[in-house]
Amino acid sequence: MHAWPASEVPALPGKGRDLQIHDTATGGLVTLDPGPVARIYVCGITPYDATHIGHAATYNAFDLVQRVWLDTKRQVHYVQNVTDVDDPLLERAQRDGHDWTELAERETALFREDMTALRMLPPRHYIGAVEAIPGIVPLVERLRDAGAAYELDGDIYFSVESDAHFGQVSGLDAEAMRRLSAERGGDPDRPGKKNPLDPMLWMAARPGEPSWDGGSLGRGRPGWHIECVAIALDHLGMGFDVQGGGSDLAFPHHEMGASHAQVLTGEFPMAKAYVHAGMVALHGEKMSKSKGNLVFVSAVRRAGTDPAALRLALLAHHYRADWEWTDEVLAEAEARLGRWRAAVSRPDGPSADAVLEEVREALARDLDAPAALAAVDRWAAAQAAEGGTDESAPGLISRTVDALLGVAL
Ligand code: 5CA
Ligand code: ZN
Repeated sequence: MHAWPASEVPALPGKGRDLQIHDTATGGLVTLDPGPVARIYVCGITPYDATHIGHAATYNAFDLVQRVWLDTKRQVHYVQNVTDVDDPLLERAQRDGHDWTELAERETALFREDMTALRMLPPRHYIGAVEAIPGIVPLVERLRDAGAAYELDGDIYFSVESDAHFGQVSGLDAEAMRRLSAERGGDPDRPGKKNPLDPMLWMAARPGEPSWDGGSLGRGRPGWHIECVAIALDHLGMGFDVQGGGSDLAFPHHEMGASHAQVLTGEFPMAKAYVHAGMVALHGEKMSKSKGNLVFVSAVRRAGTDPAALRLALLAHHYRADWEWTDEVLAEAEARLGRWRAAVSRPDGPSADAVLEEVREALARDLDAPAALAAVDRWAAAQAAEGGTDESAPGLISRTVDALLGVAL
């Protein structure tokens, strides 16, 4: 699949700092040392509805990861998927009488537009589940042939007990795993499974549903976790730097994915850090397509909001926090954007060299975007109060905010 166009990232003087980031698996901060090419996999959307503020907040977090790495003069090898065939997509298409492929294409196109407007840097490889199927089938065959997967009425399940490291991503106990598995696409109550948590790798063709040739697996379609594993292993290999997504993906999705990959390769771990963004709520409940309590990025844009203000609204919250979307959040961001634009529109101002270092330092410390905004706020306040004589300052602030925060002033 094609991704979306990249906005230009202005060059900054000096060099950025190495990223320290919270890793769900160890429960603490890890300092990543990626080498010249940093590798990141971020789970993409299931395109049955438009991009909402919660999605945008999660992609904003990983866009910051990419920007911090680019500032250290590294290349970034960023891979993202599109879950363009899965139960919720098929159910929505069926409910609304749409063709499921058209629904997926339409919502993916809108996602690209939203990401472009928000200046999220695109992945290098943007891969749909459907196009990944030829690579998924041999992985499932290998797991089955190694005794790590088994058949149940034509469906193939992964045996979680085949991975000695199973449980190490989320660190949850069996009871919590079982509950989350039931909530998040698993089928712990299906009779005949070896372990209730075992996830499906390959679902045998169901009447009225799309299916593909699965070689020795028979016709069917892939399970959710193996989709991301196949794409990540194909484009990044094992031991990549960051596996990213919202906190609702830690279990089962990232736990199962890590286990699939670890059993397939015999290597551990799949990723050096499992990074999870907090959940954005609306009216006190997690924004979710299934609940329908959504604010769409495209609707906010259509209402005339500058995407830069929307981006500032996301940046005003630490990526690991759960937070609530309100009209005030957007109003505050619009006011901040106005103050910043006024401050950089003057021909000179207070020196900005320290601001660049403060922004770099804040982001390198577990992506502390609110602290980065505060550093720019202080400069804008000093500019408004007493101004300054440094003619390079307004330009340096604009470039800093653009390169490191993705905000065009
Ligand atoms: N296609 C799968 C991943 S392979 C999927 O989870 N798609 S999704 O469309 O449901 O979510 C896309 C991303 O947005 C995921 O990382 C998910 O964790 C994140 N996300 C979903 N809802 C919210 C929310 N309310 N707040 C923050 N992030 C969210
Ligand atoms: Zn995924």
